[in-house]
Amino acid sequence: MYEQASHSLLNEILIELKPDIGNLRLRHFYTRLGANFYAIHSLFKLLYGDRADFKEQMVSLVETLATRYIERSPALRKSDLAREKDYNWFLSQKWVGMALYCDRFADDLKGLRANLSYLQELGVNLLHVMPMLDCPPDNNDGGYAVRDFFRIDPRYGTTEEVAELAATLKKRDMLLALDIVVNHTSDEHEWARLARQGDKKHQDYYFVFDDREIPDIYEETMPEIFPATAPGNFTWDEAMGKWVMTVFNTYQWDLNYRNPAVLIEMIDIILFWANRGADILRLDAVAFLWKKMGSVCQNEREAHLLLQLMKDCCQVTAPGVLFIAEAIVAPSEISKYFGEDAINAKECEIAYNATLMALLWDAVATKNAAVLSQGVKNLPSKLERATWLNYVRCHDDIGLGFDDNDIRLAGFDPGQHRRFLIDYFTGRFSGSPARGLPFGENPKTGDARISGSLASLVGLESALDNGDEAAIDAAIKTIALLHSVILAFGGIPLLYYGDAIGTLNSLEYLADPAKADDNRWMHRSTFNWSKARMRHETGTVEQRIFSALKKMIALRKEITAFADFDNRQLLAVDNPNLLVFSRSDPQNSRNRVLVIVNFNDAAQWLPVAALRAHGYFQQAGMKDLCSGERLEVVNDCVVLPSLSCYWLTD
Ligand code: OTU
Repeated sequence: MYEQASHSLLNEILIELKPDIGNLRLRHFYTRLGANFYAIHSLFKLLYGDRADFKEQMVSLVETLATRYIERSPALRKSDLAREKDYNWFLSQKWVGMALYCDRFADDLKGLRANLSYLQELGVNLLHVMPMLDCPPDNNDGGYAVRDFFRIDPRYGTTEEVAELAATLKKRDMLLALDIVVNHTSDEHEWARLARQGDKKHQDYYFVFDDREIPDIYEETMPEIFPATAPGNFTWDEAMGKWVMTVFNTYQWDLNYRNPAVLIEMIDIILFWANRGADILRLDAVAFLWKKMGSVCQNEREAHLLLQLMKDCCQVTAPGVLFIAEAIVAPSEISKYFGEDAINAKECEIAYNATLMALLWDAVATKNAAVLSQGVKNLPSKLERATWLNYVRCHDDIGLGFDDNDIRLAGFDPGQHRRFLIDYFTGRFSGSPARGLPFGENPKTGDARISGSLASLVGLESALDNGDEAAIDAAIKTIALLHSVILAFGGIPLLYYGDAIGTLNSLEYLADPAKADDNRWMHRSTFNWSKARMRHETGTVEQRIFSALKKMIALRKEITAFADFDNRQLLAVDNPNLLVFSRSDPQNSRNRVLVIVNFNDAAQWLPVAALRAHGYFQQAGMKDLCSGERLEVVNDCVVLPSLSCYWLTD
């Protein structure tokens, strides 16, 4: 938008730019800056308008954008232009992701490059490498306590090797997603070090206080994120002689975005990694970006303004790069991280669908889809040009973050139901085959989340221990059906690295004192390559899981109705054990797929009358794309075997 006040400011800024920037001909940069400047200026003014150095800070921001644009390679600039043209590229069904730890999967970046064929064999073409930046050896929260944002941990390799990885992936038509830990730094970061030495400028990068007065006010309304291991939200720093805000672990210092210098530094970091070839950046813990006394300090309006600014700035310098919002918050809040606009994502193009993930686990424990269907029905709609990241398992704990009201509507008491789910997955519920552990148990609130690998949570570990073939079969089927939902749902499916070979819980972390009190490490084990090789031996657990997922992934890529264009319809059926939804190709509505998933361990009858009303089962049966077999109608019903999933076409 053209608006005179911001435009004349832009003209002034352009004159003030360092001569080596001002003299360059940066056609695409200037057209994009012109297009976004009104928004950037308005947002920056809303956040920092009352500061005396406002204009200076604006100049510094534009300089950062220009400097990183000048640095951006011709190949990446070309890819930006191509993506501008093909702007819906990421909504295609052809993308299938996997998240993995570089070191745990393949030792280092060289190893990772050498093992890309494993991902390709499975059909994965989007690689999310968990954080690899320089961190302290012990207090690092699995890479989420960054000491130097511009340096790869030497154990993994070098920054150049990341760029090489990106280039290799590009040749294979694969995407690279990297983490940017925007909310906090390690207490060993240079900024924290300077703050400790008494440097006021850098103390202002964080929230530091001389006494408990302000921290106590904050504490009245701030929940605890790691209540068991890092209670409270402030830590006393002996060297500095001050309290510092640490929402996560005591060694993770929260950044103070009330200071524009912090935002500009972070935008510079974002663009640095965009320039190393990342296609997608996962912005960690975005819900926490803005702290305000008297609030829960999550999902604040200013956190959204900051994300809009980050997006607007990234669009000027590296418009082909997408953001993933990692906001594990209430269903109604998550979709706001797309940005509240009519069509385009104003903040992040992609958001973790934590609601669907948690609902899927509800269906596993209850063996029915009542809460799941209710939750899916009430899933807030997303923008046209934005998409979900659908996942079953990730490196974190599972929080049961769906809506109490959906639990009620499904006929359960929310408190009791959540208690049941925690008991079920931690094996306290008698008869449960799950082998999880409670994470972040909070005796004050009774809350807990769940740790454990996918395979162990669905009962594969206990089934193998008991040599119970039927239970092994049920666990494998459960793994397949959970993936069938994330592959068919609409959005980008993100697998977790050990899941395709049925990786069980690992207790190796207990031997490491730096990890022992954080049981999320039980599902972050070293990838077992000899176990992985079993995927080629017919009849093994690994082969049964791997081949089922591989087949569904290959199919997904061919099914145009699985692209994400708001083309999913949840269908009400007369059997609460089943999740039923349809997907249709917006280009050709006759091209559609009916997805039916039976979460129960007994076969289920589904009367087809309701589905006929939607045009399905007009003939005798429908064809299952996964097995190639027909699902026949008998007495106006179809029978779905226990724990089965179907992708049906006419
Ligand atoms: C994220 O997690 C990371 O995924 C975790 O591995 C880190 O420990 C954490 O940030 C700190 O960097 O902030 O918005 O339920 O879901 O900690 C959500 C706990 C986060 C996680 C939460 C999450």
